[in-house]
Amino acid sequence: MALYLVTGGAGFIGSALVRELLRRGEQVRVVDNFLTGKPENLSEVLHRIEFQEVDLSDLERLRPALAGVDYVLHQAALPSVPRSVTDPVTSNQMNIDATLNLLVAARDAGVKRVVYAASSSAYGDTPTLPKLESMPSNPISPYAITKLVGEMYAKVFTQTYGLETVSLRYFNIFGPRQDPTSPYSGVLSLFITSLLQGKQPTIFGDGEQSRDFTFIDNAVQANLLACKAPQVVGKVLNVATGERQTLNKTFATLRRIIGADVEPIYAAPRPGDILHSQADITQARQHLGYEPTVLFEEGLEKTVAWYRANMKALFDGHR
Ligand code: UD2
Repeated sequence: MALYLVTGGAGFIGSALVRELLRRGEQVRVVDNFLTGKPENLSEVLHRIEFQEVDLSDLERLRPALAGVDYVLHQAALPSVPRSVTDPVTSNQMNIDATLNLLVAARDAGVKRVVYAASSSAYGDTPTLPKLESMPSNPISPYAITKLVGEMYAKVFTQTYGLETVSLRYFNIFGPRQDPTSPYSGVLSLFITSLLQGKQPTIFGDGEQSRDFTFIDNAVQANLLACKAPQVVGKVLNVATGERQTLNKTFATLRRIIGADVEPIYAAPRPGDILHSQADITQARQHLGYEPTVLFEEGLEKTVAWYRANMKALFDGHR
């Protein structure tokens, strides 16, 4: 049994990792500052994990959380392109400064490996699809810069200090527990919960932009493989499905699944937004043995079912 530290373990992706690690009989420690994470995401499993409310900006308080840790799954971050456009300084602190502290603490504690949650936003708006890890990065938002710098720090810590790191470039992860209550929430959580409430969601731009929407189970699988795969140290790997969907088509699919008769409201495109995003997942297949198990439409169905069952709890106290 190994000890895993999940940073941001009260968040959408972090808490999914926690549940899967426990299912596999591993020991789990979580740090979270509850800035975007929610205690409810861990309430069922709180008695089976060690939890520390720590902000990664405080290196000295963070250090004890690394004691005895074998693997770190570093999910803590302030997501959202538009949030970073509004407040780049906070995104920089929560993503770059926090990642640097985490790497220093992991290095000093002698952890075996750090798996870093990187972002497809690093590719920017370059026209070539699908995106290969060997393509140049070209961030077009402060958020994208912060996530890319985290990757670069991870790689440098491997080269300079011998700390094993792997960066997983997530492509628009979605699924149960993604928080739909903020204007900065992921688009699918906003579309689904609006449709379930009979409200009109907003589409920024003409809706023909596309994303490689990736169901959460696939990201969980990639993280757990990345902890132990022998040939991935210092690498950056795409985690995605290898397909892409436009927002217009996605909206139509959701309307059908939910049975809602609602039209979207079209608004001006968002600054910092990428037009098209789709991954080549050959590297993850080869080096991790990764294979997406839940594809887009099945993922949407599972996600809709979860929001249907949890709408009341999610929106009590909001809106
Ligand atoms: C970026 C990254 C993603 C992850 C995420 C974290 C890319 C391609 N993806 O996601 O991997 O790191 O950041 O935040 O860079 N939209 C609407 N209506 C809404 C909300 C969003 O139309 O109410 C549009 C938005 O303009 C964009 C698309 O939906 O074109 C996806 O937006 P998002 O915020 O869910 O994710 P995105 O692509 O910025």
